[in-house]
Amino acid sequence: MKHHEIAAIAEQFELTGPLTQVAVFGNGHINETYCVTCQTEQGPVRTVLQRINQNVFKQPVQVMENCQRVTEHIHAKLKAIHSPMAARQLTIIKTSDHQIYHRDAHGEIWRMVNCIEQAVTREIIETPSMALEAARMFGWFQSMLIDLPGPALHETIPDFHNTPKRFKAFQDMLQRDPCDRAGSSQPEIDFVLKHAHVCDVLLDHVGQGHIPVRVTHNDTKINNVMLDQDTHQGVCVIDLDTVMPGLSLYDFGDMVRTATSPTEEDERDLSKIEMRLPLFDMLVKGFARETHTFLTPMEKQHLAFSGKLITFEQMIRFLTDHLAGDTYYKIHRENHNLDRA
Ligand code: GN1
Ligand code: MG
Repeated sequence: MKHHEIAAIAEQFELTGPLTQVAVFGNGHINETYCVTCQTEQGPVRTVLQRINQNVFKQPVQVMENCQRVTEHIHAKLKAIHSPMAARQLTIIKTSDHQIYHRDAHGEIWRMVNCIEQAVTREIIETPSMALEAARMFGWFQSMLIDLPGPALHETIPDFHNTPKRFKAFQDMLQRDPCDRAGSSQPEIDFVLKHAHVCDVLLDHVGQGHIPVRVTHNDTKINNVMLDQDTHQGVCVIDLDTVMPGLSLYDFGDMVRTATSPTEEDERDLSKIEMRLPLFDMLVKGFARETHTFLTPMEKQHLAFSGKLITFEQMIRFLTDHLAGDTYYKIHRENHNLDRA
């Protein structure tokens, strides 16, 4: 989109001063994200403007309703205990007519949040202490939402981490092979077929009542936690689009996927990819620090397994999208989803 068009959208929101700049921001695979800068008497203030991808989120208003409930709940709890963390949490910036989103003339849904300053995200975790803090923050996030009042959150993407259904979708896509890509993806396809037996493990435990459904983040890619730029202490958790009923283990598992490898998820040189066990230890330690009081023995027993499962599930998702012709994740090069898989 052109700059003046984005600026016009940004101006629908309660800005703190005249808009001076808009720029593309972040590296998510789904939504379109911009950084909007406004001039104020205290200097420039940045906010984050996003267009919700409605191909992925079919009910964007429900996404925003969840975001509002979750952010307000966390704020209220932090304020009640006078926590300094309250000042650096995500807050929805409303439109001039007090709505939590703006619907443009094309039916696109836009939302704005504050930009958390002096904080950083990492694509790759460099040190054990960063792993500990990141995991502690995702554990903290679950603990903050354990007493979320009211009805269950909307399921913004139904069956998001239902691994058996992800596998079924993969099988269907493989059968159709609409872009004739199966032939050139054979090693990856064989891998999925060979390991399919792990898909049911967690949901079987849920079915038997051994693992509870909680409010979870569901997208705990390590770049979705912000650490203070100087102290590397945890500041906040971001990207709340998939906060909904889920398993604690989904959140732990995606941290394992994204924090234990010394490479980004689309690294092509597989010799560079490894499981850094000391970092895994730190993930357990950090996560346990915030969740040990409520995790059940069955959840604790499956922490390591969840890393394997969610990594496998993500592989299935990337491979399915590669076979589909890249209709879900943004790609930046040919075979990008295959590389990610
Ligand atoms: C997507 O948009 P982003 O990068 O935060 C995806 C996650 C995947 C991740 C893989 C709604 O997250 O589930 O784990 O890509 N989000 C959605 O990098 O599908
Ligand atoms: Mg996301």
